[in-house]
Amino acid sequence: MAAILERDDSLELNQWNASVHKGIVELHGPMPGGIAPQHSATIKTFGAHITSYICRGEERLFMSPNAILDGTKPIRGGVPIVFPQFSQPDPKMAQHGFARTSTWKVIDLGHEDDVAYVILSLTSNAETMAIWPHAFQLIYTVRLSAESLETTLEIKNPGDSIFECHALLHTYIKQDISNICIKGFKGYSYLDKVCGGSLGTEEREFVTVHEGEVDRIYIVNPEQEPINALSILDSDGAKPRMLIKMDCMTSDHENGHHAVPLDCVLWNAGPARSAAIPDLGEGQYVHYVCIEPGRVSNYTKVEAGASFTIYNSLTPALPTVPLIRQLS
Ligand code: TA6
Repeated sequence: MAAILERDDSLELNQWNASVHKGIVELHGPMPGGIAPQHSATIKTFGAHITSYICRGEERLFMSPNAILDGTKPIRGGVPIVFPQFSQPDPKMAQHGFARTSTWKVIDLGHEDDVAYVILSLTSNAETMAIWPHAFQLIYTVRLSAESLETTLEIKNPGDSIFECHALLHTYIKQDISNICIKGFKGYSYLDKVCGGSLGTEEREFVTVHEGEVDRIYIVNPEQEPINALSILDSDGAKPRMLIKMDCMTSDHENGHHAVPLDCVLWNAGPARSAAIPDLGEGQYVHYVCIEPGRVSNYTKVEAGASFTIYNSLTPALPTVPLIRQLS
């Protein structure tokens, strides 16, 4: 395992790089002459929480201006990791579990040609055992390139008995929700948490989230293709803003590796709930949509020695060049 270095002032400014200092991992692209990088990501070891993703100089993740960043509460915005429970089926455990409020270890970081990466890990310990009595290891890899931010969360069972869990990447994407729609949910069933968990089927090709609170778990029926790609588009459905890819693999001794479908949660607090969530705040709902791939509609059973892996990537669309500039 690579030794983890504190910030190194001799870093090559012309290459991709990764560093960690006082619990904050910085991934970034080249900074010729020391200028701010065009591409960067910031990950806190508290929660292995991605708090910023900048692509071509623009922030792509929403962070609440009221987010609490002192480690006393989950961070509102960025990419919280939900594990081992989604919502609060076990009322004795915190909503969305403890991964987002645990301090993770950086086990590797570095760069390849055009990528900066970090790998963090959270392993069961006396504190987690007191809340959830299972041996587990989570391995979270974050890879930044000029095109995208890729995340992979592996949930491993190193113990000698089965456990069952939820896991999800609760991604807050920065967008003006009055101007966007999401393509890729049509035909899938969903559990509507706003309507008491009722079951519906998405009829819309272009799903909007600006009409009020939206809190749905889209689920894949056995005869359907998994949800592997969604796009955020301008509200007329013409211009792409971001491509989101996702998939899930399980791995065990008996069956080897095989793909399993992910659920995808779509959440926007809407005006009333936004105002009622103190670390979000009145009016903040207009600045984000949460698109959250995970395994949450049912528990995933993980046998001793087995694992499953959730992959997610965010690829902001290239800006369309105005015609006048193309011609000049
Ligand atoms: O993922 C959607 C959701 O479960 C919503 O129901 C909403 O409560 C949101 O997550 C935020 O949860 P949090 O515990 O971070 O306040």
